[in-house]
Amino acid sequence: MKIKMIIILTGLAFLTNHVFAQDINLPALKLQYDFPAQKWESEALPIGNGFIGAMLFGGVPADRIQVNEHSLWSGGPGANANYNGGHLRTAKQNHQTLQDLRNALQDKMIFFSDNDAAYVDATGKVVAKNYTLENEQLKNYINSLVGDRTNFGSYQSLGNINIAYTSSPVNSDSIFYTNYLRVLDIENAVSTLNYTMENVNYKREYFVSYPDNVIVVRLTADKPGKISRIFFLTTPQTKTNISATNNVITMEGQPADQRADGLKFAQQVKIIPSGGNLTVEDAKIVVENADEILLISSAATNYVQCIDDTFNYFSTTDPLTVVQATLSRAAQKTYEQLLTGHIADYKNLYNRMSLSISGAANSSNKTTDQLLDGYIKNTNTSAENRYLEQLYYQFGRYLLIASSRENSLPANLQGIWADGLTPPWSADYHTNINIQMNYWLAQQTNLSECHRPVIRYIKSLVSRGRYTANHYYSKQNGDPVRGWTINHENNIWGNTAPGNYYWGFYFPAAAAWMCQDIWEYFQFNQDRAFLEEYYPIMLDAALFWVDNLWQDSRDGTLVANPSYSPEHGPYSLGASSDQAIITELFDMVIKAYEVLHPEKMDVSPEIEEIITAKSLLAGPQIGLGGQFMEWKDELQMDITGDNGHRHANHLFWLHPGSQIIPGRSPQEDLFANAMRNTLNTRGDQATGWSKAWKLNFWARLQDGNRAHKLLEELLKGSTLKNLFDTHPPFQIDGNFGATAGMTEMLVQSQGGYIELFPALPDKWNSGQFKGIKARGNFELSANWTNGRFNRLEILSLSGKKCTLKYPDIGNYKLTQSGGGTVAATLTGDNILSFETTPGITYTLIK
Ligand code: FUC
Repeated sequence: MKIKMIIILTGLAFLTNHVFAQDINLPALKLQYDFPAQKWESEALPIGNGFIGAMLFGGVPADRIQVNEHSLWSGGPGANANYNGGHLRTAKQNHQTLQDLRNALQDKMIFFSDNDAAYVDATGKVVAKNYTLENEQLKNYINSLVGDRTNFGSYQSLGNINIAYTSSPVNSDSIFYTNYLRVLDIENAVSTLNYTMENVNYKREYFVSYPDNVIVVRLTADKPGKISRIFFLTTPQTKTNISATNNVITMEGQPADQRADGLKFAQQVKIIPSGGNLTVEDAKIVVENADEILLISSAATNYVQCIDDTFNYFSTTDPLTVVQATLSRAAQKTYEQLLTGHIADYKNLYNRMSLSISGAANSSNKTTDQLLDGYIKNTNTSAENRYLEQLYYQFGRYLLIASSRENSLPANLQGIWADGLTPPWSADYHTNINIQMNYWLAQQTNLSECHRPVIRYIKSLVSRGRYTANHYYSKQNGDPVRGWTINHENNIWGNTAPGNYYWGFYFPAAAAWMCQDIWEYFQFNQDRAFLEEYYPIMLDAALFWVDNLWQDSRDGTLVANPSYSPEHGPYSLGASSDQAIITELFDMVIKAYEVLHPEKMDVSPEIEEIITAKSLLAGPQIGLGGQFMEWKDELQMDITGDNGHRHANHLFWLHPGSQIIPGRSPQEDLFANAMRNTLNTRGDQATGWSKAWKLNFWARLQDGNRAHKLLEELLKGSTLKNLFDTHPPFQIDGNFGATAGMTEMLVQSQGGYIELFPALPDKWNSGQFKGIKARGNFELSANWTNGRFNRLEILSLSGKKCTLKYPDIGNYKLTQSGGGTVAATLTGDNILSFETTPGITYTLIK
């Protein structure tokens, strides 16, 4: 593109020395209900600090606080000392089967292109067939490559803190309290419960503090001596010991399958009344006639995340010792001190980013379930709908802060919340979309610290992942592969082997995909030391693929073999999803190498190999039917959309990958069009996470109204009363993916430049945001009216060159904080670039 002109502008200090967007005036964001929760999944409210999670029911005569500890898992080496991450058979046997399978698949593909290739008939109609179903021989090979799920284990509930009236207030059928209100204030991460009974106003406050690692509950009343309660623990765990002494209840135990030296857990609950009488009855604590009661609880296990090849997952420190120390430190603080510490910590993360859509308001103070109901039935005002969208947006950030903090395990399929001993899919780490989606929002919405747990988790998989690479995979000529990989379902015990069922067990592209978190972390933070530390992990994931790729004899391109389009199949060569993920990984590693070796002209031999392999990879294709192809050959079910199958992983090239960006080149525009066709045949109806992904796809396809429609679909059909996303069942990825997608509607930066408002829907005609992060380590704040921004501030945090894309951007005035001139280059009508200095805010004004 031709450089049209160079503009030099003088900074106007008075316009730029304040950050207007910090003054965003938001309606209070809270979830609220006028009834106590009955259902864990859809009505209870989540609080957490990454280590401890709790679901609050808010019952009046009997309250239940269901508690999770992030590392409470069954299975693993605690269940079987020889646990090896799910690997079966010898490497030699697996390699032989793999080669047989690969050759059989190559034959299948040759047969298909010779006999069944799609064509346009004389009437102009596309005639396409499907790959024939796997024959018995193929099936046998596939079934002989599965892994072992024995002792995979499951994330489990620790139990419940119960708070009950010492005697039933009145007979349970009559309404004995009024003014009931249960609130989750997501601006402070504090939940409250208020009700009135016999002319006394009662209040309970609940939060989980990250700095003190405790659950805190305070019970108060507006008249003295009115609180009489009994406190006790219950648990679905079967190997436990619960006791009470003085004012502390203690639970120690192990998941049922653990050996004595396996996983152990401990929890304590300390009851601190003001006034009244405290007595211990068995394992219960009874408080009578108190003015106020403070409850503090902490929990821990002896789990240690293993990030080397010792595969030692247990600390020698007794978890009860840890809990006792935590509790005695916290108990020295007053409630106010605990609360102040908690809120300061939470707000330090939460307040970095805000979004305000003009007119959003909950003017008639509807409860959250009423708002959701009104959204579904179309009886809300538009102000209420925008309020709910804004609440739902920030709820995603709230959930990430509550379930993923420095040194915690990453957010699992349900974040950190799980009831009972057998949550859906073990509440594990699925890697063919789910855990990745959990972290899409982390960097963009300015929660970088919350991203760290998944990065550390990736590191924890590498040692066993090397074993997996060696045990199950080989070069085309049968030689061993380098590097590491993982498969579809992962736990906290280094399960990296393939799964144990035919469809979808096989997903070695998972490690490559997870490496995207490393590269994204770097791109958003520009932290070179971080990249140096993690680069070898990315490099080794790439070398695995350099070695594991197969040359398709039909056209000489390099393909994944076997390749199974996630959960859709069938087994073939070079399904588009695999090719996209491998391409993205190679691209990331080459770019990372360039960052780390800016001075070198020659690249290392390994990078040379990656560059060569990348150039030979089978790439994206458009079918005769106009669709973006899911498989290497054009299949009939690709053209029809296959009844709207929920997985559209082949659009990875567009999102979360960065290989196809509309508006960047004519070829990419063609691909983008084909993707629109694909999404249209797939339709908008799907499971929760699938809608959230489609929201991101449409945002990247720069169709704001369609992206907004997917947001509506999510809220209308895939959101529970407590705003949890439902697959069904409850699965948190949809919450996280939705917040990410809404951010993508406002700002995108995956293409080497920052694209402003690429997918603004008509319903978000005006508004403001503060603190959205863009790659290159820029922090953006803006306000807009009638679909165009009036003012944009860009804080440069690393001094990188800033390139902005926006229609007619040359019509805006560019200034910088502290005054002085900004030398900027305008390319065409819509691309503006300028060098930046760290710490300086650059402002564009209409
Ligand atoms: C993926 C999805 C399923 C489900 C599971 C937990 O495998 O395909 O729909 O969400 O994860």
